[in-house]
Amino acid sequence: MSDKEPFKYDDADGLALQEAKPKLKRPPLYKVILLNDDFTPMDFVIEILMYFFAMPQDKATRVMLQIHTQGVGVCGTFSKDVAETKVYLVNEYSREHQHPLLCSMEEV
Ligand code: TYC
Repeated sequence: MSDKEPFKYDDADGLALQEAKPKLKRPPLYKVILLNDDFTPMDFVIEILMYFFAMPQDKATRVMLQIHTQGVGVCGTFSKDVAETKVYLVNEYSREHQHPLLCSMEEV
């Protein structure tokens, strides 16, 4: 029997025992995205990208303009828990400031 063979025979009763195969998968990652709209001020979106996603101002400006012209843009990639928290906090912050900005997430 080779080392890779998944079955071993138990000497005592001849039963075939299957070894547990370790199933280790990396946890999935999620993209946090912002959607364009016609009403949220550009400066507010830049502020969000700097404050919640730690982007320097020049990068935040580029990402905001990309969302503005293409409809959607990625703010970052995170574990599920972190992505969910960021989506919640950004949407709360936007509502508090009466802006319709929408933040969402999707599996990478
Ligand atoms: N389109 C908005 C405007 O012209 C700006 C904007 C950019 C809004 C990105 C949302 O995710 C967004 N004021």
